[in-house]
Amino acid sequence: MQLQKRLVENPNGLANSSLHKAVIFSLLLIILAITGVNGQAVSESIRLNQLGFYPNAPKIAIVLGDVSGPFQITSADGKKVLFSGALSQPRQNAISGKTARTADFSSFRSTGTFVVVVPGLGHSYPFSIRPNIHRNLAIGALKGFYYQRASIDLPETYAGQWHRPAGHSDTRVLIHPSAASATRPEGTTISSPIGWYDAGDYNKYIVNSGITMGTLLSLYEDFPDFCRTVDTNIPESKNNLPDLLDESLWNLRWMLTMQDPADGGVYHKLTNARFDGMIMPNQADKDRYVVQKSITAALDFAAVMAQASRVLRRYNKELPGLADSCVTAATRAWQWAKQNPNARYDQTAMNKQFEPDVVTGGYEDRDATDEWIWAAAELYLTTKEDAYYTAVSLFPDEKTPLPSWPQVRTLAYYSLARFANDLTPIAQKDIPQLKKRLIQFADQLRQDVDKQAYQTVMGKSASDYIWGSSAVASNQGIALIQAYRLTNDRAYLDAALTNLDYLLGRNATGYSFVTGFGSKSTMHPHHRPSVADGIEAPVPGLLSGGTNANAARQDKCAGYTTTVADEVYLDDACSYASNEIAINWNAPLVYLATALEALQRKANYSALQK
Ligand code: 9MR
Repeated sequence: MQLQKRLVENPNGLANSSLHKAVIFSLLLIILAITGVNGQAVSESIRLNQLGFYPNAPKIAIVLGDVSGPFQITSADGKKVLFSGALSQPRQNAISGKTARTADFSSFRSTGTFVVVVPGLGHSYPFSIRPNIHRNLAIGALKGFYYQRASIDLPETYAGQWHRPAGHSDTRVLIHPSAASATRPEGTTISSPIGWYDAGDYNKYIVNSGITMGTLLSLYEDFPDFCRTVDTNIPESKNNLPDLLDESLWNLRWMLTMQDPADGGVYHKLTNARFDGMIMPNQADKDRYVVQKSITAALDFAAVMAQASRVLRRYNKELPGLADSCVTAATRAWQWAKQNPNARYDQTAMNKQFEPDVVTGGYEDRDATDEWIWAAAELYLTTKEDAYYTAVSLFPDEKTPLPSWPQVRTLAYYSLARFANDLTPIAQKDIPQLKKRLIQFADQLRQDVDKQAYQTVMGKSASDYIWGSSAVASNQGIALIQAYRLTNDRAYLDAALTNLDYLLGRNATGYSFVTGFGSKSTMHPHHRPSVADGIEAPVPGLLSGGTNANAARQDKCAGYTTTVADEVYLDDACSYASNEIAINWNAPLVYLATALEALQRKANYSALQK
């Protein structure tokens, strides 16, 4: 019943024909699961991208354990052998010591649905080979943001079986004593509705909105034409804006309310004092607060508003005045930052001084050097005023850090590289160095991938397996795509693809970390609506934080079965350190899947066999 329900929903706005194909494909899966493929069972030892592959791109499965024989690609029912090949020599996984072999079937280019068979071992989950193989994922992951919307009903037409009433109107948000000012004394209220819930919790954090919005807006700036073709079936889908921008506006407009009109400062977050229980949004009734203004919130806000102004300028007819409001908000936040450079958010110190204690996500960051650089770059690009550019040192050290919520420097590099031909001389002179750094960074990422057990960029070092490691994989993918944009060298794109393969199942856990995508995907994310809605399937299109070497110590959830860094993952809602979802993880997934779809033709991935 549940399954039937799932099949008739159309939550991601898929075209009817692809929906029918998806239904037929799912039925096929059920039949296969019951009967097995030609007597063989699914083997968890065969790991691959559970969605599939572009016809003319690398295609790899990883086979674990002590097997040597040949492998085959067969029809989905296992009856027709269509390709056979030899497994590679064994490679030892440097993290776990386990043995892995590669089944490389890149030269098999037929379209259709298949399985990898390793005689004696079993067969893989079914996968497809076709152009646009990641299109539904790109759409679904963007749709994931719709499901995170605060303050609005999600009706069945758009949300399918995950429809729900509005929660958290946030029209009467208390000024926490840490945020009190002359014009907004403690205990008075402001209206700060809409926006996206941050993650599995229902709070709204400016810092994390920063990198999330920056990533989505950059996707639009990098691939505007393609983005205009993406339809996520949201209430705004029929208007003149691309759905990516409509969705982003939901959070942008919330962010604007987080700026104090009196001084331009930006509250660090809008939050409960304590996390809600595992309840639906409309059941939540705790007081909500805005807390103290912070330097990182102000600078991330400034960067986002400056970039949004640039992007929205061409939609001035549809959104009169918004581009102007955004750049004004950005400059005011920048001015505030200049006057308050030491306004670090320190939750422990805040709680010592003020009541009530606030114990929700901290997003604390001791070092705002990178936020200064990002804000300066975006303000410079939008206003063309050299003063922003010269206010910071673009290269404070030799590093090109992978973007993450506390480290946004490289977002500045991406934006400057994007507009390299449209800069004033002062910035122009840095472009060769900047491009060199981006390319060197990508070269480091793709170095020695062929020596890795899983043949992915992700996981070359055990230190990749942190809280939210799925975003490490996706952000590495973005860095590689940036290098592809600078060089047109397909090797960078192939490397980016290895990390999408990682996220969709070619990894040491065997899971696809995207809810609703893949035969064995995250089913029990730490996500309040998915836990509380009584629906078996989790809200779709959400990226689990994934493998986290320290998860057991961090969330103390019972049930972890391994301490091997690349395997520590628990598909259980109690595992907030390995199985939460978050907007700053979904955004780079949207970028990676969408960019690969946008580039597949140029990269010749979609070329069909003649
Ligand atoms: O993504 C954040 C991760 O880098 C931190 O290690 C972790 C602990 O501080 O917090 C993560 O962010 C969480 C936030 O604080 C609250 N909402 C859920 C976020 C994802 O787990």
